Amino acid sequence: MANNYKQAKDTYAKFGVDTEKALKMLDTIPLSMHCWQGDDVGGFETPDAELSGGGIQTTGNFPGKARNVDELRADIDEALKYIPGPTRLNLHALYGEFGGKKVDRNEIEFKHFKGWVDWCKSRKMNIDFNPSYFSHPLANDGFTLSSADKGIRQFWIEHGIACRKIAEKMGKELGNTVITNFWMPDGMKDFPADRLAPRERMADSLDQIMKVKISKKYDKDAVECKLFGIGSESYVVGSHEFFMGYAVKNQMLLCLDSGHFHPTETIADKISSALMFVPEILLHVSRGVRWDSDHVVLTDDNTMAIMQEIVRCGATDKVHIGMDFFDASINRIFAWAIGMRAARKSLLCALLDPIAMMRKAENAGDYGTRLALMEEARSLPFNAVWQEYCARSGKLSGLKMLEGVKKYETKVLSKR
Ligand code: RNT
Ligand code: ZN
Repeated sequence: MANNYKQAKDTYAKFGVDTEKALKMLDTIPLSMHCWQGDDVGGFETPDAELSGGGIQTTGNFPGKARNVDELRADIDEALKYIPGPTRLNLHALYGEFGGKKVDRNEIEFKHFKGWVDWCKSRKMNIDFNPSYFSHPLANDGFTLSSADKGIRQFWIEHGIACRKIAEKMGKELGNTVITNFWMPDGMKDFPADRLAPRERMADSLDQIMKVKISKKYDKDAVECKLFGIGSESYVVGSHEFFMGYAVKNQMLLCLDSGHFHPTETIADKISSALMFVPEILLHVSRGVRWDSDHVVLTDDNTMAIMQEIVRCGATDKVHIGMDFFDASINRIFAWAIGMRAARKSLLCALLDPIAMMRKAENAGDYGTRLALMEEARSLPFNAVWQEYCARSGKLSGLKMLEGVKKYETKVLSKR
């Protein structure tokens, strides 16, 4: 046990915080690592697949993005060296192994993901899943499940059902519950004359997807809302009110993405409210910067506030934490490692907060003491506890990460 950890432990004890308890707790909370940071949301449907449409975009052209499943897995393995704590892998339907054949989205099956399941099993990782409602000719006009064209709607309904079935089988294979997240980019660039009809169609399509019986033991479904996207500035069918309503009505998971709201709006405050009316929540932790929703996560006020809310609501078992960012302008291993470490660091910080003392002050109406404690908490010797956590988990420190990722860049990424 490092000396500075011992000192930190004593300091935290004075604030009524047991660092050992916090470290133990931290190890029970998984973070879901999104596979799509590794190849700029391209996927493996064709050898040169690229993200298109969907109101999202990767910017940057840093060399060495993963071009196939082997490269993506090698990159994930490299990133995992620096990511302590239990980690799940979050896959998009685009990332199936299709063996060079054209398999359309409504035809995908478990067999296309068996390789991933085996790979994850050997790493003791669980999986989360996402149908992919973008980068496809039938999504080109900006509408999928809410399309006015019945044939297009049907195609995407079949995709949703196929994904739920795949997720259920993955869950069975892993003995775990896969969270399947539905995000549809459907929307309009300019003012719609009819905001209602697409929403009615979206709800109806989702009803058809969700009525297929799938064991909740192995798959739970989430719906993700968004305020606007690129090219859907005026109207997104799956708005917050839409999906909050849909999730409450159907008692399913609500997915809150931290980059999907107005820039001054944080999702932290939504957690306690949503949890009163939906059984569980999925988070897409991201960092919104002006109009972009997908910058690499940092240990900033926003991420901290999100983690604090999860902890303060006592909801670490009801809030599933996933990452959702994609930066193509920097080494992608760095992106993953920085973002995932920042999320876990923020979570640890939240677990180390002197909450009992803050609440005591609050209950006594002593808001001065409460504010003082919040400010003190920011400069408690948190880093010593984080270093201890990394060391115990056998993962490399930040300094080693700086060195290791650069080495990987020279040896592997720059040669692609
Ligand atoms: C897009 C959504 C969505 C995607 C991924 C690829 O704005 O956040 O979650 O980022 O599914
Ligand atoms: Zn998201």
